[in-house]
Amino acid sequence: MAIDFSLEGAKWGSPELGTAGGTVTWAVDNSISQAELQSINAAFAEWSEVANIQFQQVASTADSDIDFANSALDGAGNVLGVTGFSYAGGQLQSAEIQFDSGDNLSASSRSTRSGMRLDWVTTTTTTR
Ligand SMILES: [Ca+2]
Ligand SMILES: [Ca+2]
Repeated sequence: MAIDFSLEGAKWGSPELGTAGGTVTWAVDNSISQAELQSINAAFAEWSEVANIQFQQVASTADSDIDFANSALDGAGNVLGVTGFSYAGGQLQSAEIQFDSGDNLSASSRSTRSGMRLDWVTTTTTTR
């Protein structure tokens, strides 16, 4: 599956390429399930393994750099999620990721869904 994305100039931490991303906080709202939380955790762990950046979960999206939620987007199929971000001076300030709550897949395909989400989260957050 091809995922369209574009590279932006901004990054976490210092805006200079090749420098540490620092500690980035994230939080989920109450629409995120435990299974989804595990996928998000796994994605951040994988990202930290290969990049000089740390992620810390915090209790509230009011205090987080990256926010996750499930939202009604376009129903089953097509759009799986959307993301937005803000930055200033080449430094990312915040990001939000919304998964489409209309994409309810069967339990047998849950691992595929999680894998897809993992890739999607990694891709979108890495490229922002
Ligand atoms: Ca936030
Ligand atoms: Ca959808």
